[in-house]
Amino acid sequence: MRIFYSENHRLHFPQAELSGGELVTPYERPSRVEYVLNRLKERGFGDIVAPDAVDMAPVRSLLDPGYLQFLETAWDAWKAAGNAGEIIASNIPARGMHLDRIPESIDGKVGYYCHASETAMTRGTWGAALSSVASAQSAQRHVASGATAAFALCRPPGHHATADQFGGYCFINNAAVVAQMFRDAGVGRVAILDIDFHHGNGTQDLFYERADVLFASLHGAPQQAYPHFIGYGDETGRGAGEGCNLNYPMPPGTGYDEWARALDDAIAKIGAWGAEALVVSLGVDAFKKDPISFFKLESEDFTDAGRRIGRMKLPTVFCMEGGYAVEEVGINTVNVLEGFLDA
Ligand code: Q9C
Ligand code: ZN
Repeated sequence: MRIFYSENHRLHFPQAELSGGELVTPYERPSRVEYVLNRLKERGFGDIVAPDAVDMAPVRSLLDPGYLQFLETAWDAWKAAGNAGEIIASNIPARGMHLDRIPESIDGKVGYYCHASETAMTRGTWGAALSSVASAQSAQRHVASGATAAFALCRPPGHHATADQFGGYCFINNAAVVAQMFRDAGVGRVAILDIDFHHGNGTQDLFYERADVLFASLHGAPQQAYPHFIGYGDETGRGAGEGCNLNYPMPPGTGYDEWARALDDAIAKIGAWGAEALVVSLGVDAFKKDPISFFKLESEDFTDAGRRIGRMKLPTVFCMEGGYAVEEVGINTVNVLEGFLDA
């Protein structure tokens, strides 16, 4: 399996994440990628290449132009306004406020285009986000030209980013761009399977009213887990997209038996729906030792999950999402890929 990876992910490394009222080193850090790369090499995945240049056309077709303009210019505007630190949202439009009037000041814009203030932006964030989506795009082209599968080692991750909001460590929704590119290449029905511990709110939102892209997500229930306000089981899609959104929220302590039942159900429904290509939002934060999550998967469970996904026999693009138990992020991620190849 070919791996696409760009060193430019290192451009994004904020000093701080607002967590529990403290500024801590972000959980989503560059070393995550190093652990995955090392494990890939250890396990004989030698076909690791840099992506081609980003193609902005599919990105622009899916995302809000004002949001992209914001991401590109935010750092300069933030500095021009005299701010000494990194970009952190401190005012996000809440109940009763205007959601449709875009402020002119950079402080206002940051809040407007953000949904969660744990995620900081720096000078290099835009460049890193572009390199991340470039890896996803190259993986998609590789599979669209006949490869069975490819792995985009994306960083920063993408599945929390909507058409016009960053947050949850995400800026551009890589998996969504891949799905859109499959559609643009003539694939009729594309499924996105999101096994990251967190609900893929951005991906859900981007395709919620569409019948051509099915989204299925296994995640910590919103009653207990970020993103807190979305990800319930009764969110099934709207309009033409009714029935094309499948959420599997699960409670604290969920182990592999229950999780795998949800996975099997999602896989069966994706098959019955007639998916012709698959995008996997591959987060490994369902792992028992993940510092910010509450499922109980063991490392070998990821191999089994990969095997179940592989049995779908669909052209598959894996996009890296979360996973913060850094020492095991490589093992768990590569276990999914090995299980998939073993199927
Ligand atoms: N005190 C992904 O896995 N909440 N994003 C962090 C830490 C945000 C996770 C709370 C979690 C975002 C791609
Ligand atoms: Zn996650």
